[in-house]
Amino acid sequence: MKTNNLLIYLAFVAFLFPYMGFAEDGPRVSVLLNKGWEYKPIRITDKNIPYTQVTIPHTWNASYLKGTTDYNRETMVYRRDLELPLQTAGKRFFLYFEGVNSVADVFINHRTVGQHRGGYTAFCLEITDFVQGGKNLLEVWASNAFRTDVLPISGDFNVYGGIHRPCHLIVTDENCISPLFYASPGVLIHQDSVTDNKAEFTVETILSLRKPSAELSVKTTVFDAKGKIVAEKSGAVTEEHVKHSLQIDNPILWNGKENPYLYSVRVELFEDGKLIDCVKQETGFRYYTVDADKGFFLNGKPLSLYGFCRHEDFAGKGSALSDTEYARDMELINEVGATAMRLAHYPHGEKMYDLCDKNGIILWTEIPMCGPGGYDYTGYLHNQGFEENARQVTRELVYQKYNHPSVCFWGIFNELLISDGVRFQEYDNPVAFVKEINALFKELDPSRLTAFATCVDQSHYLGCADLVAWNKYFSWKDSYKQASDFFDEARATSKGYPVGVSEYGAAGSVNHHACIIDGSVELTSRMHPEEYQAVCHEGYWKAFTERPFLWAKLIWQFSDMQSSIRKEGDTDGMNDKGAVSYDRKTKKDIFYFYKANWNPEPMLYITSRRFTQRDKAETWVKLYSNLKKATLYINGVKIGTQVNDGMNRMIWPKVLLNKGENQIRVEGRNGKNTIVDTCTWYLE
Ligand code: ADA
Repeated sequence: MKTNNLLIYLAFVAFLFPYMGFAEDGPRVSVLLNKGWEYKPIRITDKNIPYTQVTIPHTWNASYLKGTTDYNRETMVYRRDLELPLQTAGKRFFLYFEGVNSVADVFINHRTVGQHRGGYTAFCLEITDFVQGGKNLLEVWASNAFRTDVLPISGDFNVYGGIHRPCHLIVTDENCISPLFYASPGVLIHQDSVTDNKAEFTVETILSLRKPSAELSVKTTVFDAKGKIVAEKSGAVTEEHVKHSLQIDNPILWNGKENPYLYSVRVELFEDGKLIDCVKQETGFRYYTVDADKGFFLNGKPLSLYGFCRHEDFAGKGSALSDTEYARDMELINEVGATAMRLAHYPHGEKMYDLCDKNGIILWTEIPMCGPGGYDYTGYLHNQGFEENARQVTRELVYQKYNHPSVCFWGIFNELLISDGVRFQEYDNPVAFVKEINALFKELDPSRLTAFATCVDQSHYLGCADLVAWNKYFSWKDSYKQASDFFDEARATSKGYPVGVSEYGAAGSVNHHACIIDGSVELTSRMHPEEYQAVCHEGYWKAFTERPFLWAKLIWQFSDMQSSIRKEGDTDGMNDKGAVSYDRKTKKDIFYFYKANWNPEPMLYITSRRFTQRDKAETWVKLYSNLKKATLYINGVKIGTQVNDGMNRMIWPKVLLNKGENQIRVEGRNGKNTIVDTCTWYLE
């Protein structure tokens, strides 16, 4: 950079500095616009009513009135000042929104810049021709009102309204790596062929040229995790899509949790030899297959895929999550030892994909085409707006998440019901459209597999995706037998398509308890004992471990979450099938059941620990533990020793509690170390 250019550039960066959340090295400036926003409902026309100040990510629905089914689905005006340098000539300005739920209309200085439909994918708008040097007014009208041309049009979760993900101002030169191509990074890394010996890939860079006459060249450099250059290529620009074919011999593969190894790819754009733009992406090279008899294989080796379906929902925050909440979820996912996750029922925030790349979690990620409902009343076929929106979010999802090695499965739909001529009419039959969406996924990304999650007869959907998966809920009393029979039958009738489990689980309240042995508590929609949830999961898990053909086993769900349509368990408006509570502070018994089975770290945990007030002396004591055996003491008196039953449980089936306080203590040994857990129960 010449000295005076450098000075102008530094002055420009310094001017923007007060706003800056981050700036990449290189000439592109990216400014996080999280502060200085205010909002109010558009229906308030009185100018004297002030706006409320907010920091984004933000939703106005985070704590709606529990137990209601009419949470706000309306339009809010968000606005803030956008200060730019006085001299803007020669620069381009873009607004990059990671997610505005559900429809965003963007204005600069009261002029319409554009609209985006769909709250769970990013979008980018160029504002160069709308801004002036100095102060500008940025306004976003965000609406989460129901409409049939914006996905999702159905679903068991709340559609939180707002600028619920971060927003950035990107400043580039007149020629740049495009932030506009479906709001992707503008750099797509195609894994053409990956083996243990060689990774062959093409780095496609999409340019946006306002001065196409310039002498342009692109340089692609690939670094290993230590920063050593392992591949590079450069060449003159002859078209807006620049493709560089590269290879790495003996690559270190991205190998799930065992070794989530990442390379980084840097693309630089030069004009007359001067660096004018730069984008960096991380990626990992891997290959994988699914076998109808043996399940999932990563880099040629079998890998059992198990974990949770996760929604973006956190107590007090709704879907407007900060890095802290993402990090907390990943900590819990690592603690339990999951290998996979399904991001339900829409694309999640970018942070989650980054964390999964770094932690080696295999992802299923999907578009928000979900039932139940079969689109009755709203119509399905011939709804061009709906179909166009589905195609658009498919493109956005694929291009935005393309470089993440954790993403292995594109989910094409969740629980679309099928016309039966009675409840659902012929116009609700989604099969033809689902096939179209699958073909679109395959066209955009032939390297990955597609899957669907059905709750109705799979035969309708065979051939609609590479993989079949079932959302299946069985009774706690008999989940082992029911799951065994059901999935054997599903496999026998799947015509060779691999079958997996996209959802299974049971309700479980940490405030509801029942002693399983006496069976005296009736399970009702309002009574969800934590113990029943646990027994239900144990049955499922036993059935699944005996069926290695299941290509995925995904629990519904990671945490409790809001769903305004529910009135059940101990809280209205809540789906309590989570393994952890809505605020992530309580890990339910099932969390420890899976931890004992998935995480080899020695552990021991007394279940029913929250069942503190007892009215019957006879009870069972059940541990989840991956130790060989453990000894139980009550009020210091040794009761006996039990051995691991093969499912990482130890059960004392008939134990008598004392009147008053009972100190429950269990001890197990791991080599020289003693592991202890305690809790206290009271008998009336
Ligand atoms: C369905 C659905 C989920 C959730 C779940 C449940 O399978 O896909 O979104 O509603 O059931 O909790 O019952």
